[in-house]
Amino acid sequence: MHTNWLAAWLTAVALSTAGFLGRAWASLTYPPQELFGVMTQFMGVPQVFQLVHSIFGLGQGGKTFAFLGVVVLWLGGVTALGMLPPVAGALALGLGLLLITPWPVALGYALAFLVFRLAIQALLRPLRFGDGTRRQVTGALVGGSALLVTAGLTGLFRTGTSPAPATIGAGGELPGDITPVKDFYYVSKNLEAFDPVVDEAKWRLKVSGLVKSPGSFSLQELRQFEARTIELTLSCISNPVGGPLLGNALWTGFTVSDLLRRVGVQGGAKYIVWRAADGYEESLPLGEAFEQDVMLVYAQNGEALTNKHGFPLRVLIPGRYGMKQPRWITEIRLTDRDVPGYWVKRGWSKTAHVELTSRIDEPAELNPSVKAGQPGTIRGIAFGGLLPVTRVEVSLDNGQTWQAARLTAPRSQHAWTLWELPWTPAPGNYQVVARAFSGQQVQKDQDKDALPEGATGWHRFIVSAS
Ligand SMILES: Nc1nc2c(c(=O)[nH]1)N[C@H]1C(S)=C(S)[C@@H](COP(=O)(O)O)O[C@H]1N2
Ligand SMILES: [Mo]
Repeated sequence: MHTNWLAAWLTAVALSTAGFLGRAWASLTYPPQELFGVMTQFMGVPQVFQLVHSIFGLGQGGKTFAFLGVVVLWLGGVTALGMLPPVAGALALGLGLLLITPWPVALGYALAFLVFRLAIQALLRPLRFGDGTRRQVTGALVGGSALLVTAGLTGLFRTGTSPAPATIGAGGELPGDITPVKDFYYVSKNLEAFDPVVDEAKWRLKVSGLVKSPGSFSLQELRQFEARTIELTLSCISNPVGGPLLGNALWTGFTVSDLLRRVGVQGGAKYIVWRAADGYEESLPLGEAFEQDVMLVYAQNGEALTNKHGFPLRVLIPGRYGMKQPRWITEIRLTDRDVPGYWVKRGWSKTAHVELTSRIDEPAELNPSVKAGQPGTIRGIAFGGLLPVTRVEVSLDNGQTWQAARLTAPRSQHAWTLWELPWTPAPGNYQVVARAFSGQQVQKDQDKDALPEGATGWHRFIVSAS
């Protein structure tokens, strides 16, 4: 019985390790990663999304949850199957995997499971020492393999959960005009360790479907298109009002319309579909892809894109949340039928238009105390995607009275607006609120969750002056 348990656990470790190497070296489908995709499906369910984000925080936090789920389901599941007679266990594993992987993968894993299971059993059988020695050997095997798994997992875990992006609003640095790349927020459907790493020498952008001259372009060739640089604020749709998941950068590349004119659009083409190296897909009605400033970019703040932010090429669509804008793109396809995007399939907005929002950065929400009687400043950002921010108002009494903040020099059409208001507080507590305007339109004061259309509401918190 004891040996059975040990053999099952070692089989799970061996299978995971072999699978991981197969993924790294031969890009084979890795079931835990597929399981991860299934887990994130559930994140589209509002209750699950709320719960997970209240426990694990923003951005990659939800992925931590999915990741832990995978560890438990996969390692636990394979170990449990290892307790069955070997052939029954292999059969059950193969059938189970058919739910999440193509049949050759399921078959391969079932066979590998069987081989590992039998081999490990055979290897363990001669371990018939005295009880004491045996316990030591068992302990060493369990401990050693657990260590291996933990080391591998913490490696993924560490890189997979990036630190909170630049503790803006947490008493850290204030946002400036341009967010440095190292502070730019990061959100990915993948654990960071599973983000694609593209080899520029082999990479080409394939253009296919309903185009007159399908083909592919190297990065060098794409750089021949007229280069443009735009300043644009990117925000994640899961960012709550006042949250840190947005940044402002200078992006350099070329327009999608230049590329489409080069390849020629066939009659009947209605959608443009982008596909990325991590399997991420998104789409746009073709007409919208021709709009000004819909771009493919290869540089951020004047430097080649970092791997994290989409090297070698990413999509940029003004006025939309980040989920509409794939990184690491490898293929553009014109189609007559729409293909729902990765997060759209999981319950998020199809159009993902940015909501009008504003955030107070100073005083910081996490340290909301100021010196009474001293001249200070309340400042922050406002952003509305395609809606230009024309006015920002601040209230010190929970919205009863408002004062107009000063907008700093107007920035690019697609960039956030910085605002500030001088303030010399008398001692006391203040319910500070900010709201942005775009012409007649005012930021909604209705608290709406990020899922599915992006958060709305006013950023507010109590500041104490003493
Ligand atoms: N290929 C690919 N592109 C992607 C994603 C992804 O997981 N894979 N995530 C999207 C989401 S949800 C956001 S918010 C932005 C984040 O971009 P950033 O990490 O560079 O800020 O990338 C988008 N593009
Ligand atoms: Mo996002």
